[in-house]
Amino acid sequence: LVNKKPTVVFVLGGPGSGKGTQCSNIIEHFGYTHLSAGDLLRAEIKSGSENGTMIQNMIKEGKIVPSEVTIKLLQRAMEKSGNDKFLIDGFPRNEENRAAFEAVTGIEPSVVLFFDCLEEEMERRLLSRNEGRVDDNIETIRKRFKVFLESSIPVIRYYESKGKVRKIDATRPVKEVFESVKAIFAPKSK
Ligand code: UP5
Ligand code: MG
Repeated sequence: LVNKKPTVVFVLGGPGSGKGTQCSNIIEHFGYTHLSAGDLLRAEIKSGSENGTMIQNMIKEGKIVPSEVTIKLLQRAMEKSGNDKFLIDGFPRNEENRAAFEAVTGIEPSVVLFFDCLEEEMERRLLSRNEGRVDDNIETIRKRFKVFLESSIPVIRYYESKGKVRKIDATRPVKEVFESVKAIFAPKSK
């Protein structure tokens, strides 16, 4: 039982598909700690770290930050939490992220949630979010969509081939989406 591996759920889906929103709901009910890779990277920029400028530039261009940076932040946050159940939101974003996380931590996700949302709906949500994110402008949003299709969808395909993906129709209202999410986390009746 020494060094038992933590339980990890990867929460994936396009920009504005509702990953963060649904994770907030999940942690209230199911005892997980929510780690948003994007939030950790934005906190790293604010902290004035030496990587801050590089991270900021990559986020502005919708590009994927080098895995070693993101994985280090995730590992630190996992240790700090004291929990052993994590929702990792917005990571892994490409095959290299995925393979590096597995190699470095030895952790494989128990389940991968995929919030499947229409692009026009995601665009609407991001343009009306108004939280001052440097990447919530139409130019960057189009780049984020492209990177999602080219780099992140293959990660979802990989986990599909392992039978780990739970796909959720995320174009619906928040409450309806969460009903589908709950059905995945709730203990199965026998
Ligand atoms: N909203 C949510 N659900 C709704 C619903 N069902 N109906 C109507 N409205 C809904 O939601 C977005 C907005 O929509 C909110 O205003 C919400 O109220 C509303 P949110 O829950 O924030 O969606 P989310 O999927 O979390 O969108 P987010 O913009 O965070 O997704 P991204 O994947 O684009 O952003 P992330 O922060 O993960 O990454 C940002 C950038 O960081 C990346 O582009 C990349 O440059 C970098 N990054 C890396 O390099 N590596 C990483 O590992 C992670 C990030
Ligand atoms: Mg988010």
